[in-house]
Amino acid sequence: MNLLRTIKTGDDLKKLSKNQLLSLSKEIRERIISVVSKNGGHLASSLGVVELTIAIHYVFNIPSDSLIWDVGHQAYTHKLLTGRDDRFDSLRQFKGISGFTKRSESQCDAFTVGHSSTSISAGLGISVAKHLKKDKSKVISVIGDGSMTAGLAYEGLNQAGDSKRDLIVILNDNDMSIAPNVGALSSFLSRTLSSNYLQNMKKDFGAFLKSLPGIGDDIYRIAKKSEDSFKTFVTPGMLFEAFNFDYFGPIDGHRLNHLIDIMENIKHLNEPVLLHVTTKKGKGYEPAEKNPVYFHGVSSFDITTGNTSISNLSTSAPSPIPTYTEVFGKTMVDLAKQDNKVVAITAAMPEGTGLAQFAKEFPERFFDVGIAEQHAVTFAAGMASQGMKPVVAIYSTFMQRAYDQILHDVCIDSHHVVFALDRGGIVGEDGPTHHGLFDYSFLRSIPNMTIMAPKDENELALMLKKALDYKGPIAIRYPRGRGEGVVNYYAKDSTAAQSFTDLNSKKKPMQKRKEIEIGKAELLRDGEDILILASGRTVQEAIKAIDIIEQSQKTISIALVNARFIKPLDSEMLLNLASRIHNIITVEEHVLDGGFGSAVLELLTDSGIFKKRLSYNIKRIGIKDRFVEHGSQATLRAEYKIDAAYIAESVMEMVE
Ligand SMILES: Cc1ncc(C[n+]2csc(CCOP(=O)(O)OP(=O)(O)O)c2C)c(N)n1
Repeated sequence: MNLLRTIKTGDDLKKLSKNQLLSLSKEIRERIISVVSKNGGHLASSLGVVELTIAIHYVFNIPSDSLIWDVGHQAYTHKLLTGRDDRFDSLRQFKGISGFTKRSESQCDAFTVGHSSTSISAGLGISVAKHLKKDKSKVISVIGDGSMTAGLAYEGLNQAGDSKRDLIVILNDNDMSIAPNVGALSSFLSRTLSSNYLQNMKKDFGAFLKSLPGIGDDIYRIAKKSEDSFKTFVTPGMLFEAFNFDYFGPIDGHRLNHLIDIMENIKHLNEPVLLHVTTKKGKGYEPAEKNPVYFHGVSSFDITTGNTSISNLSTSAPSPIPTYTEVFGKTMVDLAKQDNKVVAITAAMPEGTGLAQFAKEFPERFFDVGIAEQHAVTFAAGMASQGMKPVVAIYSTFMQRAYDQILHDVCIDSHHVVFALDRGGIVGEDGPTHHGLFDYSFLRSIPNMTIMAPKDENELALMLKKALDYKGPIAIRYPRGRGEGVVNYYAKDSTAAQSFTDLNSKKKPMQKRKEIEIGKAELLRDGEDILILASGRTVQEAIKAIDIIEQSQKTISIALVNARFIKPLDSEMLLNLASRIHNIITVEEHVLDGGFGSAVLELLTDSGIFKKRLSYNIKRIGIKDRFVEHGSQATLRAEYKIDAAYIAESVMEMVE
């Protein structure tokens, strides 16, 4: 029988026997594996919490009781149990079910998430509000051990323990962040402290006390009596008890009956409670258990082997064209060999940022600081103050967390910190919490900051080299996905390496690759009718747009500039071009507010150019003032009109 199909709410779940719950957990695992194998997604994290999620929905009344998932990437079982089984096949697809919890998707999703470590603060806020409204329902926040490496989690614990509000925090401890978890806390939580180790320690400690001459036996008896304080002294409970939380655990998060029993007990407590549950990432699917890092967030795969599926070959199979991330990682290794001052910092994403090889080759110069973007930046500023050359590699979206650290700790003193902002622009299936669409604007307003965006992977490598030779805060923002297939920095063939994509080689001679010069743009082709100013990978869209226009037999003379620098803009080149071409289109994969197009408008206005001639025709292409949902990068670029087709349409409209 398909039990899952019969479950639409927690009440349906409560009708099942304990044995049926076990069958249900099996069905859920099969369903998750089947859908993620096609759509991609956060598999290992979700498989690890199947029993935990069933137990929560069995014991509590969701949505009257509020359940807050941290990051929300592990909530697939929660989605299946709350009326979304029918639509689960559309997971992470355009207009389909989100890969994270989302309030607009279901009233059972108490909080919209994607970034980590928010669940305790949000849960406390919900709990305090319920208290003020005299609502007695419960609040349960589920947070992973990886997410506990962020300061935000402790800010929440600190206030929660002090306010003594009714809040259940479930710590889902699988010893893993995306990569193996790091830091002192991780060792502290390590399950060696539970089971055998703890029992042996108790025995040894008891024997030690007993052996004390004269008084040993008495002390032993007292210690035995206060078993509780003994336990908190040597278990992770110590940490949480210090925050005024009542600590329970660690308990096996795959023993469903046990989980249900303990939750039934703690649900009657009206104070801050921490339940420490140990789980296995990838549980129930061997390839994911063996390789939880790969299966943390995976693209489509073959269920039998766990290998990348045939249908996915075009996107993630080994390809001669590297991703921007790979080029960054390789260039880092190369440059670190030449300069022993180069150090690399990641916030829990050694693989995602392409730094895994660097970590292997330079373990002493590599720092995974945990999910702690704010700390990563200030830590880098400290190193830079001592003459090191830190490269902080953090996805654009997660760098949002560290705004004040960039401004206050790096930029005021103009420390030489290089920011490698991967996943700039539309990232695709992870959706609104993850698109890197705000970095130009949040960095551009900070004095002393320089911002670059490469048009291809070759330029990324050159920019990284330039950034390390520079003095001062400097950011390189590059997109998710494969490069453009240009000959890159590492090309053995130096003639090929000297050339770069020249879209109009028929009309203009091939240009030689030049070193990146700070604040200098690149004129890719000259023209008279329209000036396209493009930033980052939108240069490629503009190149394609020009192809489309040429194929349509329209004779429009187009000048195209690769801006390279968002800050400072190449005012000399831009003003020169703008003085003779009055139809201007700016293109960016970024929100329009405060972005590249805004910077160009500011430059033009401040230069007084509009006073000389009023009839300028300017269009800014970018994301209008809204959050972009999830879907493939190509779908979203077309939907939000930042692709070649729309640039071509805009050019034609403008000249007409
Ligand atoms: C602020 C922020 N930085 C980085 C990430 C990327 N990220 C997503 S999940 C994750 C690891 C979370 O580990 P844990 O909380 O232990 O959950 P698990 O996947 O192990 O269940 C990371 C680093 C994020 N979501 N938010």
